[in-house]
Amino acid sequence: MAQIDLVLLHAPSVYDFRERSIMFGPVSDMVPSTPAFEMYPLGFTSMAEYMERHGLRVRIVNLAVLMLNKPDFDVEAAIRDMNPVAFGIDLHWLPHAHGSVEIAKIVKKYHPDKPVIFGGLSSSFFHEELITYPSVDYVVRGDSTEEPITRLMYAIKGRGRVQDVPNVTYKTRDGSVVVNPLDWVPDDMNDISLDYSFNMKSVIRYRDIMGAVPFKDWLQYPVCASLTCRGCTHNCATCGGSAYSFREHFGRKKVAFRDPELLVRDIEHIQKYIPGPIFVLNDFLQGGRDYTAAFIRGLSKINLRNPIGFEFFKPPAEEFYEFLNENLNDYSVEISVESHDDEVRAAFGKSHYTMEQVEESIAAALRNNCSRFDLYFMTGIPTQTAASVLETGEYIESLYAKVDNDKRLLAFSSPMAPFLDPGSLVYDNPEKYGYRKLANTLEEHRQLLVQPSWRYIMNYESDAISKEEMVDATYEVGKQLNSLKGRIGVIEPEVAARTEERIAQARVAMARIDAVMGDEPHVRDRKIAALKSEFDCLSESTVCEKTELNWPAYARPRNLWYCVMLWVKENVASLMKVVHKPEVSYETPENR
Ligand code: B12
Ligand code: SF4
Repeated sequence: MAQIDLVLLHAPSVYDFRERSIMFGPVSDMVPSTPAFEMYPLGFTSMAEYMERHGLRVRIVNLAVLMLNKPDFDVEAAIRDMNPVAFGIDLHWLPHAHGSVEIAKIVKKYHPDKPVIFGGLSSSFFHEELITYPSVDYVVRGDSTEEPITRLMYAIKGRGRVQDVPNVTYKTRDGSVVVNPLDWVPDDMNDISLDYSFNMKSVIRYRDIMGAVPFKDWLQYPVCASLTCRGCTHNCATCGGSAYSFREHFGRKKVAFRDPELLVRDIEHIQKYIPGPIFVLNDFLQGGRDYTAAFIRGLSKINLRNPIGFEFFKPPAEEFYEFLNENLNDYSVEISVESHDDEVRAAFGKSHYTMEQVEESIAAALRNNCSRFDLYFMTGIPTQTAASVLETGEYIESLYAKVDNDKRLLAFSSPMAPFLDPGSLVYDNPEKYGYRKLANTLEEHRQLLVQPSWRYIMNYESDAISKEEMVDATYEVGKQLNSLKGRIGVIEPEVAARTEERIAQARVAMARIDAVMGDEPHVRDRKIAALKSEFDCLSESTVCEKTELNWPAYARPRNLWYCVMLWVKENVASLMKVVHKPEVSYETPENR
């Protein structure tokens, strides 16, 4: 088998989560991952595809999924047996602060001379601290690293100089830190591709399904994402991916779009291999009328059969849903409104629409054959009190009544946890938003992640709601919503009963932890360790059943046929040792 240049490793949030007793709580209830946050960044796929197109061999290994799926999976042995030129580790989401650095230590233990490269938004934010860890050699900063990491890999292989590679922070031989300028910030997203056949080829090449899947239950629910743009035009106060955060911390002054024709091509490609729903991330309406028309008409032309879902940053009007209905077979919509209260929403940075407009939009979507309308609320946002959270529960009941309890409407509520996003408006100006930050450095966040419960893990506290109140209000509104959905038939009564039971047990478990926090450390640790299996059961699908998030998926014989073709092609290529030719030369005048 050809020499692998880069192995991209995805760590669990907390490295030794299988041994530690932690009540992670409902922190991952709204995403497909478990609290190990085992989903790797989409950027792994775009970087790997780009590097392979430019002559490098890359493998993705999702250590978090392997650890979840095989209780006896030996991480150290697996890393010891790898032999690439370099290792890449994502610290994109801050909740991976513990796991990613621990994995880097293991890599260095077995491969002291191999370079370890970090990247992702949190790595970019904390790059100066991250590079001081002995197990980290390079940090590639920014939101678009496909080209910089390719150049860095060539430099590591002796073709080019690290000081010429944009966006890189690194240590020299004498240990001093060099910060190259962050000037690779492309204006569009047309040079990259979210090509899922890369992941499938990887499965075929390395005979390793579990190491390549994006999250634990992906084979049962093969949801795929497609990406319209990088950056955002909005400024939600707690979001580390806002216009402000991108400008201040990641060098991006304007949103980079992917041409609608390319986006349609990405989706056509997914439909060829994968039967699951396709989720179009980042609101494409930000691209304007022409962009929207070209994209939706393009989807109509490819006769899209996978269910497709769109995320919108403000509620679209009726004529837009009519347009979707004319062109698509099966579409769904998702909007995060955060609170029912327009004043709270304004404090959060969502004053550009009212709840009245949201209600009109929901009714219009349902009239125009929208398959599902997901509405997200959040606890812990600026100025939101415990009473306001509970009012949200009552409001949602009245909202369902307004649409005659239409089962296509699905409302969810979850906490802003575990962390306030680094580089968000609130993170950078906590007092202005009525917050107190409980951690500043990366190391402090690593320590928080191993606290006994999500209440103690959280990196902030709001003046408007204490941590205790927030925990309680989060479970209470979850309970209200669950019982409402059970009553009106949005979910089966047995599902509602199970969730209610889990919420009740979770509250008891949280109270037990609080009760022992004042004990001597060794007594406290012993009591908490005894509760591990209970915590593990109560930290997944807490405030709702995870399957409630799922849209339907139907396998088609055509998908199987294309997968078989890919399998044959990849095996023949491997037998003939096909080597990709780089499209560009990464040599610089100095080393030519
Ligand atoms: C899409 C998205 C998601 C998708 C994830 C899809 C996926 N697998 O990546 C979903 C909805 C599942 C999601 C979940 C979460 N998300 Co999110 N998400 C986004 C969003 C809207 C867009 C991200 C994007 O455009 N990616 C584009 C792809 C192609 O690039 P990329 O994955 O970022 O990778 C590039 C770079 O980051 C970098 N890079 C990444 N990893 C590595 C590794 C190496 C070695 C290198 C060199 C480079 C590198 O290079 C890549 C290629 O250019 C952003 C907000 C925004 N406006 O940006 C929030 C955002 C990234 N998410 C955020 C958060 C907090 C989360 C959650 C933790 C929330 C939660 N508690 O559940 C979870 C974590 C899920 C998990 N890991 O299991 C925060 C992150 C803040 C922070 N710094 O910690 C953001 C900024 C804003 C927000 N609050 O939503 N998210
Ligand atoms: S939460 Fe707000 S700022 Fe962040 S990506 Fe979504 S719309 Fe943009």
